[in-house]
Amino acid sequence: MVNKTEKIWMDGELVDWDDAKVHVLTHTLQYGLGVFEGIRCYKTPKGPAIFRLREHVHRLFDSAYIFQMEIPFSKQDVEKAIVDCVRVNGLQECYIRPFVYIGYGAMGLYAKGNPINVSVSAWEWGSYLGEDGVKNGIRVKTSSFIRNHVNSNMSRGKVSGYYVNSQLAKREAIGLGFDEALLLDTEGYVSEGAGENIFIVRNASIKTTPLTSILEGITRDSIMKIAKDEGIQLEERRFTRDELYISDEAFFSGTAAEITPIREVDNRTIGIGKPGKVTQQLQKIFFDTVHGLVDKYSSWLTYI
Ligand code: PPE
Repeated sequence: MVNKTEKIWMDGELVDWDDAKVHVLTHTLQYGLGVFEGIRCYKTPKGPAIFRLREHVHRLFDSAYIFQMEIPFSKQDVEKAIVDCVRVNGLQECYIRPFVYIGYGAMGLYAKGNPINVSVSAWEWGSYLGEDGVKNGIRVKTSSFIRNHVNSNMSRGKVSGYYVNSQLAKREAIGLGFDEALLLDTEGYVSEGAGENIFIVRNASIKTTPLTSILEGITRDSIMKIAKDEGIQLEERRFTRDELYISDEAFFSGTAAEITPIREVDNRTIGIGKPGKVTQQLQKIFFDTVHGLVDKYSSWLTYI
């Protein structure tokens, strides 16, 4: 069960958690066109801080723009709603879910006149792929489901309906005894996890999937900046599943997943079967950063 808090922000008002309801004919609920974000807030020595708030809100508006949904609030309004939501619920560390959806009105695919509604919820959410996963790595299965073609779903948008594909992949992987699914793109190259971007390390240099079939992850971007500052070679270049099999290290990145090492793919051990040196180095800097311990990246934090 989700960890209930007191209030949820809905269209400009803070309502009680139990009253944050919609009609069953809410358009997005029926047809899946809604856009959302996942953001984390962490405890720091100076109180709770939201990680890369501006970038997440920017991506939310980009997602809405791609799908011609006009958000009836400004970016500043939404940023404020997010900060307020964390503050009124007295949360120290939490996951935040801004959601833009097509509301109740007409049914049928073309419902241009329906309202565009916005909500912001926040709750305590631990490690997405388990604490043990973050520490020791997870076991991954290449999915029989492929990531959507770039002309069937546009991956710059973070859209509710896209996650049907992710859920199919995830259910299959877990059903087969793995922790997470890896999806390939329509050409057979590695794309991303069900809810994460992927990185591999070979000979101390890093590769991550280019921005074609994947979500432009904000954690991915943070890792790329950190790697550059650390002088670690990194390229955005597509790679195949066998290159992943023979990599020295691999890891997933995402707001929910943070940095989760991959210790096995399709029953093949990755490297030494434990989080490798580069992964651990990046994990340490990333976790120190989100907890407000790295001055260099302090501009990524918004204090509550
Ligand atoms: N790819 C996908 C498909 C994805 O869903 C996410 C985030 C990412 C990459 C990483 O993006 P970023 O969070 O900006 O680094 N997935 C969100 C939803 C997870 C869920 O189960 O819900 C998240 O991590 O919040």
